[in-house]
Amino acid sequence: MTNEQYYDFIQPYQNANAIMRMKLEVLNHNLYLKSSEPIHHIQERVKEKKSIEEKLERMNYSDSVQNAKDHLLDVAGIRVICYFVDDIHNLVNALKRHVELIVIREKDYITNPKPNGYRSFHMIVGVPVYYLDTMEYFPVEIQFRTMAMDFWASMEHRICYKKQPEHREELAAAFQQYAKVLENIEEQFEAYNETGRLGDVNEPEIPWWQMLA
Ligand code: 0O2
Repeated sequence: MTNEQYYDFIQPYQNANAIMRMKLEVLNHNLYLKSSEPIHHIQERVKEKKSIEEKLERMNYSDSVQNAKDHLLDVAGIRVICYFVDDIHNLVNALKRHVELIVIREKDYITNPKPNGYRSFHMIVGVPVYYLDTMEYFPVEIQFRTMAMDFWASMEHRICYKKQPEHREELAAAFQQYAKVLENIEEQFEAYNETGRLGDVNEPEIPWWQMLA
């Protein structure tokens, strides 16, 4: 794929991201009657040329534009960082009611976290992009996370994900534990949001200072 082909290829994915972002912003202002908004912030990106080429190679496809179009569903990506898990469910349900969107795939790593502790709700939606005489659906991968999930995933991505760090096993055990601690803190804030009181703070099984010793 030449640089020129790449820039032509990603254009409609950028458009799809912009359309999706706008829909999310509208929902953010209108989802609840009360003044609190469900979304803390939104990030978006299109996959870099090198990442597209590497992913196609891992899938045993040549790095043609056609293969990228046919086989990659995460060229356009949006990350939605919410305050509470309930906000994620409410936003997902609201998006499912958008008649012009097609839900292509869902992965609920909140109900079923990955063994390493990763939590997030992934959804791939087909977004219609209209041009002068044509309309075409382009996939956008939306990752919904709370702030706690995003903190964990960002650090894990930096330190462990697809990497071979030193002391891998200790790090993996520590990350599993951190995921539980963060989920626990998240539940405290959920309890406060619902009842005006913090819930019971559960002590983590292994204190973090012992894990680092
Ligand atoms: P990057 O570097 O973030 O772009 P597929 O997307 O279908 O090819 P898969 O594994 O079925 O692959 O998709 P899945 O499980 O929905 O995960 C897609 C993305 O979620 C990843 O993109 C990561 O961004 C994120 N993710 C999934 N698992 C983990 C994890 O264990 N830790 C962290 N930090 N992030 C995770 P990429 O393209 O793999 O990576």
